[in-house]
Amino acid sequence: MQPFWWFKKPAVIPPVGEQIENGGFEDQFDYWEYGINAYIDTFYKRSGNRSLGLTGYSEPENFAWAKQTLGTPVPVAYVSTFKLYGHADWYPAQEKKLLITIGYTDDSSTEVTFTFYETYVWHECDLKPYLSSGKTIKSIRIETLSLLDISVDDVSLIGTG
Ligand SMILES: [Ca+2]
Repeated sequence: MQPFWWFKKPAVIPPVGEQIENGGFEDQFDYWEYGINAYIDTFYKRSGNRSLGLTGYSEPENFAWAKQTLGTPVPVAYVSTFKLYGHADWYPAQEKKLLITIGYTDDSSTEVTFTFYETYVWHECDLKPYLSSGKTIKSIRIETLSLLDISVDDVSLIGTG
């Protein structure tokens, strides 16, 4: 038997301020899970002294990734800002692609791919337009689909409060 309050919907507490921990990677991999070929980049950084480096490889099983599960899931309706910045090295005739997977509490997800045509600049990748309304965000996963290294910095999810 579940207690009587089992069927009550928990009240949503509007998130206030930044919901991503260590989004600038200044504390290295704190709060992030990561796979093979992910590293902390101290050469290219948009802010501070560090960024996330994702080594490019040709084999999908070697594609580098990092993932953060939010301490408290954030309903899409309460998202003010959700973005990150990506940076790619110069190399001719190679696509530089970043795959972002936004995970929701119902285990569905939204995938967004960003292609960087300009190199040596930080591209703003705005995730907010791609969010599924009515869902609640629980995680973000960042993966390179590139043969080349991509750096990521300043991952930010700000609640409306
Ligand atoms: Ca940084």
